[in-house]
Amino acid sequence: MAHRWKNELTWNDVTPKALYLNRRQWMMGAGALLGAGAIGGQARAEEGLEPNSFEEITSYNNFYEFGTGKTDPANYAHALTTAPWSIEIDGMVDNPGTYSFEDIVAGQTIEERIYRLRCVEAWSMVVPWSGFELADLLTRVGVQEGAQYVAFETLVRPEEMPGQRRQSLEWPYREGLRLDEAMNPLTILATGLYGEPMPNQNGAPIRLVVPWKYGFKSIKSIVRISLTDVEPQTTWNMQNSREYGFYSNVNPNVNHPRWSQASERRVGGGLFSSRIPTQMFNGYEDEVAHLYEGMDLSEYF
Ligand SMILES: Nc1nc2c(c(=O)[nH]1)N[C@H]1C(S)=C(S)[C@@H](COP(=O)(O)O)O[C@H]1N2
Ligand SMILES: [Mo]
Repeated sequence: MAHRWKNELTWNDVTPKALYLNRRQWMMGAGALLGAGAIGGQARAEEGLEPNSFEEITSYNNFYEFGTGKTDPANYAHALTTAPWSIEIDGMVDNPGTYSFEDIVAGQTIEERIYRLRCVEAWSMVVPWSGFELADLLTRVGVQEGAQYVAFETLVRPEEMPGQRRQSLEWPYREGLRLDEAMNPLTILATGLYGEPMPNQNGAPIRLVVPWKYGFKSIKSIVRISLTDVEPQTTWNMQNSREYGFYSNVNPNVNHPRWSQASERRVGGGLFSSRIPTQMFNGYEDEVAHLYEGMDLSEYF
């Protein structure tokens, strides 16, 4: 019989084992370890990754299943039932099936990853996620020879998701990655943030985070993961293929047809904050540029 994860799992199962340290404390610790000489360089390297506050991360975002406004997720997502929860894993895998959330999380080492999130609408945040590498789950279920893509779907439940009572998008929300992108160690399934279980408005109980792509690739409240040999359909590409491509890598040199992608506004930056330059692959160029070698990124946007 399926059990409710709330009765079975503690917060420690879905959030990092170590107590969450805020970035300032973390930097002080790192500085002390590295010695005085390293502090300057270390602080500069980490400067862009001072996390946004819990309040900022949970009160301003997109989750169209709850409405198209930036505060709709925070206002309406509390009504979503996230336990019990299961994910169907199907297609080109050795062990297809319906896996409960607790099956998926069991055995994973949940760790913290502080990532930049860059929305296609040119705002950005830094979020301390907790989660595990998608590659670990895919390896567990066994990816079959010939699989080339991973497709994801979000829950459809209009009773609890008021935005789904309108066709603002075609439901379910869909996303996809090439298999090598999905297997990249930066790609995680996140189960929490700031050391707490995932807030509903951020995609409870489990969502994808792909930090070098525009925010919309990081699909929330996942109920299906399929391995396939054809490029999957994705919601925003279906909605407007001229504006949103399959890859959607953060790229300051390729503008959206209606606005520049060269800079971004940091959420919570304050009254006097100016826009900051957007970085190639959202700052993760060293880790992922090799995935796109030889591709014309203005064609494959
Ligand atoms: N299911 C679903 N996932 C989604 C969205 C959505 O509307 N539905 N919006 C995306 C967009 S456009 C962004 S920018 C991020 C924002 O949420 P976050 O700040 O929690 O990452 O979620 C992404 N994932
Ligand atoms: Mo977005």
